[in-house]
Amino acid sequence: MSQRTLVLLKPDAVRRGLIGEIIGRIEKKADWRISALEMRRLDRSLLEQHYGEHVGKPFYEPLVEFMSSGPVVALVVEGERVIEGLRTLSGPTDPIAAAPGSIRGDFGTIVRENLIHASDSAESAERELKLFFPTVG
Ligand code: IDP
Ligand code: MG
Repeated sequence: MSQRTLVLLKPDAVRRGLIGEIIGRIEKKADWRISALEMRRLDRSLLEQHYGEHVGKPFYEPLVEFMSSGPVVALVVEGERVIEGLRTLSGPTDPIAAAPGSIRGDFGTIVRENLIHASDSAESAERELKLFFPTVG
């Protein structure tokens, strides 16, 4: 089942020089492909839409501060079961709980600065792709 998902390399990944490392892992998965890619800064209103489910939670404000603290790299990745696959490649939200071999498990220590976002379901992917890449398909 070919799918599309939204990936964000968060500001910590960009600051730490991990763009190539992380994109390399995505590219090496057989038959997945990157169909759009852009480096950009995210403003508060886009982040509020993107993280709508978290508005009002204690970690929301610091999350928005962090996500707008520097550029991110936004990608559309296409391929077989890519939504689930990118979540597996990323690892769980808490990098200390994430297994070595996953992006968060290999490079992260704190929950907020966990390097990567990947859409969590087909519904989220559709909504997030429209938000970040309104002109792509
Ligand atoms: P996800 O990115 O694994 O889907 P979500 O629960 O959707 O995780 O949370 C969105 C983002 O908010 C996380 O990736 C992380 O950066 C941040 N976050 C989530 N929970 C916490 C927390 O308890 N403390 C600090 N930051 C958090
Ligand atoms: Mg999420």
